[in-house]
Amino acid sequence: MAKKIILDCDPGHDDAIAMLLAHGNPEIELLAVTTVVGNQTLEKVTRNALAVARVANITGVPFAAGATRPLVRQVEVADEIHGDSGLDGPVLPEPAIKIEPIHAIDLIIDLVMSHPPKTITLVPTGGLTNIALAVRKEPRIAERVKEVVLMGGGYHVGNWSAVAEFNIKIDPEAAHIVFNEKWPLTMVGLDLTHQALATPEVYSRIAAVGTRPAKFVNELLDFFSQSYKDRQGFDAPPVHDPCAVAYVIDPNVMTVHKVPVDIELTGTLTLGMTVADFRAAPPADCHTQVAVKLDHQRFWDLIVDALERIGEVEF
Ligand SMILES: [Ca+2]
Repeated sequence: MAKKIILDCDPGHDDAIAMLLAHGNPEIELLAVTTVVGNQTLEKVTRNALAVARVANITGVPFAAGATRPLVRQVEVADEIHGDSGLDGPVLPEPAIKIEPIHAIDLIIDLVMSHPPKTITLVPTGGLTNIALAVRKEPRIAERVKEVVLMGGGYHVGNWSAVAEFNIKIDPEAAHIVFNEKWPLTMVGLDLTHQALATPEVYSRIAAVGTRPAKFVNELLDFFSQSYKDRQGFDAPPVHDPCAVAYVIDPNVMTVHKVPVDIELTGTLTLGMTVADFRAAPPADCHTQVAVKLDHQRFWDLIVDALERIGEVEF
């Protein structure tokens, strides 16, 4: 039976690839795509999500827009990584679908409460504002979702500060809420996603698919690789967000380690750090785990397979 997910994202080059993976993989049933301020303004990332839906020919899936700003902090976008549009590089097609007239947090709540317990996985690949608001508005979703598998954080390195990752750093209060709910939570952080490098070999495999959606992915990677080379010194860009989707598809694509994780809210140098306590065996009620080691080959096999299944799309 397909695994039902809600993808809460801020496209975003790697969010776009996460959408394509979720749509193209037969193990996943994409129940909804919700958007949140992050890599760019809510307006821009929502427009990008709809454009990616056109690229992948995603129809019959509701898209809803969520939070326009973090819970406490001012909006902080990642234009130096994702450009002014949030998805610079390829020419974006005009969307063929419209946003639903419902707030993302209400769509998340409605879906989780109307499906059987423990059947929906939340996959946040942006700041955690929407998920935090949803669980505060309807606390029962905490025991009703199957699990939360998020891209964010890192237990030994940051990218938006020395120790904090962008998705957590832009809304640490929201992250604090989400990490402290008792749902099973898997943190697919930088420790893992910095292994998901789009190497020249990966680029060639995607090019060999030969379709417009595959070409679109490589145009995304062209821009993304330049950003990561210029800003963070990577030879090949880390493609973060689809790692979270890949874990839902096949937990064997990575190894994970059960460990308590909490969010730093008061540090002057460490705000938004995902603090993982490795000092002892995790307590019996530990509900968090962190991703450690990626099977690079298997991960990119999933991406290429999804593109092959999506096939040719005119846009
Ligand atoms: Ca993202």
